[in-house]
Amino acid sequence: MNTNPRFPGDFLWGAATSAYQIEGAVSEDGRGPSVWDVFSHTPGKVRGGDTGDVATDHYHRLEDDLDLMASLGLRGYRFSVSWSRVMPEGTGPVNQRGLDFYRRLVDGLHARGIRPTATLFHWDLPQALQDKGGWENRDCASWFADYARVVFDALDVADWCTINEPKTVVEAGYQLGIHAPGVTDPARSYVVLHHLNLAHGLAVRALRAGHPGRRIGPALNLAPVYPADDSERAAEQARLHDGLENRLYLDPIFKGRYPSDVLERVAATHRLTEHVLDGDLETVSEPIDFLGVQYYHSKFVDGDGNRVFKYPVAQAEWLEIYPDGLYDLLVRLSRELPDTPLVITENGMASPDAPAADGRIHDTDRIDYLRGHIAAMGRAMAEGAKVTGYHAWSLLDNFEWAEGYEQRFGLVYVDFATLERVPKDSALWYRDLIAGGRLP
Ligand code: GBH
Repeated sequence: MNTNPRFPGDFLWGAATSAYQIEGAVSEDGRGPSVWDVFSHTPGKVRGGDTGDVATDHYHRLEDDLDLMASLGLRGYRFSVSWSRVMPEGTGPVNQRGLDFYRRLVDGLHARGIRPTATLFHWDLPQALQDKGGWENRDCASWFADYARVVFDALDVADWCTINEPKTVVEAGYQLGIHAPGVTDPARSYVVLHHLNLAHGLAVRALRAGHPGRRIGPALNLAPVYPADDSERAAEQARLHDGLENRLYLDPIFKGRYPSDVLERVAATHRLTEHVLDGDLETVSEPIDFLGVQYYHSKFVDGDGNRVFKYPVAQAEWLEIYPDGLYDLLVRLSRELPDTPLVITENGMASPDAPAADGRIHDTDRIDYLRGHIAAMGRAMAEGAKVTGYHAWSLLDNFEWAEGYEQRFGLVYVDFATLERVPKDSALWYRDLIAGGRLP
């Protein structure tokens, strides 16, 4: 048996980023404020008082960053569009200078033979829309569709992701309050989920109507859930938590319904179904072209439903390293959704990287992480999982939301004092993987 098979020649090897995490230039060229500008400038919300005001300064270093991507041999690049750069008020007038930035980015990618994947929403909602209720307001779904049409028309991009990680908006944004808009009220969180799902479905329809031949899909962070022990209670908790982690987000899109066990469990506080109107679920389950899978970790739960850590964690304390989870997830998805191509839209880990005496960044832990997960993906593919691409999170060290700049997820090191970029050893390893088509 060949234990290190070659990946298909047309496999899309890429890296991912998001607008607020890398761009900076938050007041330039007519950009309006987003919920993350407000949140990061609220004392106590982000570690060390960090903000995305400068981030990696990607907005001003676009050409250099494009050259950097080319030097790593990337075949794909997944980025997100800042809604408030394109429509400063969220609705109404379009800001051409904001769109021009993304036009330059897309042109620069095409010129280098790098295939763009654009995400419409990676959490940076225009503050003007938050002032009108944000995702709790049902109208937000149609505002999003209007914005999506503008971006679809402006950018020469074949592959689109709708909403990045609805689960994170629900949990971190509206339950834990650790992300913008900082709400800690579960009763408001699943209304938000339904409106995000509606927005997703309306954007899919908008793309079909205006741009046949292009592809679109969701980007869901999924986490296999395993019982932590052999007890029946742990097995039961694992089933329920699979609902909360995975089925709650997959089922509306792929089956046109919210999972009944999860609805029952959360009914007392969340009243999700009150907000589901006639026809909504047809919109939400509009057929898509691929499923974007974001995998960082799995979860083991005990008989009380508590998370138990069985494997080492990365610098981010939630990131328990378990590559077999990715294998299990891909095998399961390809069995349950046999006609849906899978694209890994994010996978990666954080490390407290720093340059060594030789000036290089010897992030062997990240190489091990990537090797383990890419091998797991390869095993799933060998068993028939239809995976067409893999995007490492992230191209650059960046603004890691509530963690500020401390947790580094990049293949490329960023010195946040000078903004200089240095490819880490993992970046060079990834370059060799892409060039050779198999694990180095
Ligand atoms: C992804 O989120 C994001 O798409 C990306 O922007 C981010 O930089 C990257 O991963 C790395 O984090 O409530 O204890 O789980 C991954 C899912 C959800 C993980 C929020 C961190 C907060 C801590 N994230 N979670 S916890």
